[in-house]
Amino acid sequence: MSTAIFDEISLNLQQGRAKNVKDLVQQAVDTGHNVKDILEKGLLAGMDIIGTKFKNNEVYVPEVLIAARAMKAGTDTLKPYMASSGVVSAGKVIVGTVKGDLHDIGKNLVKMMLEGKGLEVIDLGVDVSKEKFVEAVKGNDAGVIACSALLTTTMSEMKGVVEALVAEGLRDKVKVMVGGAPVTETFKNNIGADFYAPDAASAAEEAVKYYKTAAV
Ligand code: B1M
Repeated sequence: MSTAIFDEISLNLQQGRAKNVKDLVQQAVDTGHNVKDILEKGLLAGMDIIGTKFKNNEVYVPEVLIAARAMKAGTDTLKPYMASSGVVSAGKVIVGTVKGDLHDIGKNLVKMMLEGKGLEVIDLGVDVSKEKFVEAVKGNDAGVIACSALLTTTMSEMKGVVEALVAEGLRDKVKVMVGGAPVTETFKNNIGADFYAPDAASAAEEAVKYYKTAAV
């Protein structure tokens, strides 16, 4: 069976051609290609390339957003076939922009990159209180919380999230990743978070790396 369709899916995804990706994914399913292969060799491969290019400043936010839209079209098409074919999520991540902060473009990129790596994302949106993060941890079996902050006045909310998890006895259950323009590795260490990522692609890589080691 020809595997050229995977390259076509990857290429169209990188070009942000959502309709083509949707049609190609359906065509691949209809011609008997393995669902896991369509996901990994087509969709995820394409998103991986975009992630790397974004990290290297070879493409910018608009390109990532349209590629992510194409990715979503592809995964939506594939979703009904996934459960029956045994494709499982690589892990679950809770994402949100912290309380008092309404900036969500970076957070949405993080979400897209995580999904692009095959992780399941629970998006709490913006202006998320520490209580909401804690509630989400209680209600889900997510192993990672990813907090975004764009304001120097809101980044301290991340410390509150870590403290709230400790107070609720949940700190061992979940890793906390922090990021956003004013956030640094030093800040991460100071507040007792687990991971810092300077950009969305690195955030997804950190989460994947964590889930890989946690599975060993
Ligand atoms: Co605002 N804003 N803004 N703003 N805004 C900034 C952040 C600011 C730097 C502008 C400036 O003054 N030069 C400044 C912050 C200053 C500071 O605190 N140091 C600022 C301010 C002051 C404000 C207001 C207070 C303005 C006012 O009302 N007086 C206000 C605050 C509102 C609030 O949140 N309560 C405000 C409002 C807004 C808008 C609503 C108008 C709009 C947001 C729209 C939206 O998000 N839907 C907005 C915007 C667009 C910006 C700028 C121009 C762009 C931010 C952005 O989306 N960048 C920004 C100036 C700038 O950055 N040039 C600015 C693109 C995005 C892809 O980058 O979010 O940094 P970023 O994400 C990056 C990384 O940081 C990282 O990955 C991404 C790249 O891959 N990342 C993570 C992000 N989250 C991560 C999480 C991770 C890992 C990586 O792991 C968990």
